[in-house]
Amino acid sequence: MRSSDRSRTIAAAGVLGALVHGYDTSFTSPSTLQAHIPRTQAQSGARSSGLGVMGAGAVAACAATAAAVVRPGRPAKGSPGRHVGRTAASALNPDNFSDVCDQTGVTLNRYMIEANRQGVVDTDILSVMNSIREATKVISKLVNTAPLAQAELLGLEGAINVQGEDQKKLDVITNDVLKKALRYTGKLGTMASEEEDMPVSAALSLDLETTASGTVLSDTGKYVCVFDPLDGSSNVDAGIAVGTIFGIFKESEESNAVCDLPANIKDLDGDQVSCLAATLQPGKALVAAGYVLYSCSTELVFTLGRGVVGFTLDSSIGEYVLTRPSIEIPSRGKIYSCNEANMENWDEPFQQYIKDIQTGNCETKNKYSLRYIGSMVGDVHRTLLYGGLFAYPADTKNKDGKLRLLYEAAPMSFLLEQAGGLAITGHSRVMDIPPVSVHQRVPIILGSKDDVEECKKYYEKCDDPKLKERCANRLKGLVTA
Ligand code: FDP
Repeated sequence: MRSSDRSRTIAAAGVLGALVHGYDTSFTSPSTLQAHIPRTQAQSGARSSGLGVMGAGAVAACAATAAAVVRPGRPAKGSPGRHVGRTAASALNPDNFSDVCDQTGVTLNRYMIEANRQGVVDTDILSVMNSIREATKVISKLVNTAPLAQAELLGLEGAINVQGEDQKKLDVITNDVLKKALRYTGKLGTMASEEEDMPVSAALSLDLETTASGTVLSDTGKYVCVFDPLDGSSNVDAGIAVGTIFGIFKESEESNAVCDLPANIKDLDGDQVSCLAATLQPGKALVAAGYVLYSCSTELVFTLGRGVVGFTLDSSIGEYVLTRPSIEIPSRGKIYSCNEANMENWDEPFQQYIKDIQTGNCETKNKYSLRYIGSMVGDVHRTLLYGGLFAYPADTKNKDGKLRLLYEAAPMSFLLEQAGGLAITGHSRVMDIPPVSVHQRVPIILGSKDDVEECKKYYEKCDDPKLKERCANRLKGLVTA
């Protein structure tokens, strides 16, 4: 674990992963893109200690709601997101859970306890997921009731966030809700959020060292949580779908590694350097990732590195209930999703690809339809369930696209790969990119495997050396964004 006097410096970004985390930062050929399956405790044969067959919370939840609801059914055959026969690293099979409450079905709490029993996650991840569960229930309520709340809640707070964007009150509030919930786990070493300029130690803040009840927060966290508390927030005033995105990394055990500190962060103190080093990990180091979509219903979709599962918030009992036991993205879709207003500025291969799927001059000969909410979580959720492609590519103005690598692109890429899809920047796999800064942007094209592979062929055919160089440099961590 970190300590404030630990003298750790950070490598020039390209070798940061190798030095601090021991990753292979070499270029991954687009033709060898594969779903990344991180090494979980299950895979290493380890098993965490702890909880009984059915946690007290799950029993209590069942008893408390015995008269309440119908047990949610499974998705029908052929319905969107239906599991279609994953074998390796698939999600837990709820049919094997004993004593599932007929009234509630499998709650998130129950699911995580089973994941812990089966050695898929340790009790620390369990605590972190509990916090995400509780915080996102609150955020769901805040988003849903925002129009009813005080008028000023909807307006601009007046502050500008670290991205230079107007920061809305809901951004601030939801960031606070998530941050506090995560801090109180005592299981996190570091957190990084879209709304904070630097990652923070989960136990650093003085006012949080001691809780109201006098419990001192543990500083033994071994995980790092990155999150965007309210993605798509420019939509929120219009009542359009928004979401929370999160990713969980494990702090490296070799975190005492000494690296070179880039000039622009020389002023950081020891803790800030430690937090930064712990946070700047490529997507392939994620151990869990997911999102919550606040829309007609509140949907929590996540991966623990073993397939993708979906839960729906049942507000009548205040619980997330398993509704999609195993989500696999269709290998082809008929929908593309991107901000077409930027078309004339896009990289040439992406422009050509979109023109071809618009006109049916593509492998399937289908004319694809455009759907774009402009809210990443909503657009990715639809893409995951119906197939097709979501993209925020590079353009002449934004050479690295718009979306953030650490807390938008990497978690979504992990999720998509775990669902059988792919996520690329053009030439390379998003998950392979070593971040050089917390708020680094990256172009992203994600979705159905066959669609993304078809799009990638346009990049492979294109011999624009500058475009190739940009992709290769990102993999080497030579980006300054
Ligand atoms: P927002 O600015 O509203 O927070 O993360 C940024 C994001 O939303 C994504 O959710 C969304 O996909 C994208 O920006 C939309 O950008 P454009 O308005 O440029 O299409």
